[in-house]
Amino acid sequence: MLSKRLEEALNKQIQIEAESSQVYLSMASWAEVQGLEGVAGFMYGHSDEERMHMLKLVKYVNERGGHAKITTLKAPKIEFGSFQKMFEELYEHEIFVSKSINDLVHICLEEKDYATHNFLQWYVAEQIEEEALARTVLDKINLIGDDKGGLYLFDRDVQQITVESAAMDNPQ
Ligand code: OFO
Repeated sequence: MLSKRLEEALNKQIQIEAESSQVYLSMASWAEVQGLEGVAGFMYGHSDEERMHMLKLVKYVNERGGHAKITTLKAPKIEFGSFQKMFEELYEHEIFVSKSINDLVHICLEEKDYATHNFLQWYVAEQIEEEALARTVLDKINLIGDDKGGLYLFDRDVQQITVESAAMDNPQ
């Protein structure tokens, strides 16, 4: 059985994952409208992953005798200015998510809930990969800057940038 404090903290994380999914969906839509199909595909995929992160938490909370609450979400931005700015936001957002996962892990230890601590290790590992991926993409887009040809090639290749290739670019 989850403690009330941990149940609330997990519910907050459910909301964060759902909002992340919305943020990336909005980025996908903006990129699609700008004509960058590859970037849009990358962001649609990322949005789906965040929904999966959210669902995994929903199931866990309910399984442990809590109640996963589905709430209203903060509306994401709909314009992102430039691709560079958009990928900066993606990276910063992932750092924010990592911090909230770490806080959650800390609460598990304080509540002595080792089952939830164990469950959350999947998220801890996932965040290392997501940060590495976001950093790799941001580094590439920073190199390209405003170069249209570079952006065209980036758009063509971005979906091939996987968690595995990012890990090779950013050895720990
Ligand atoms: Fe990209 O963050 Fe979920 O966990």
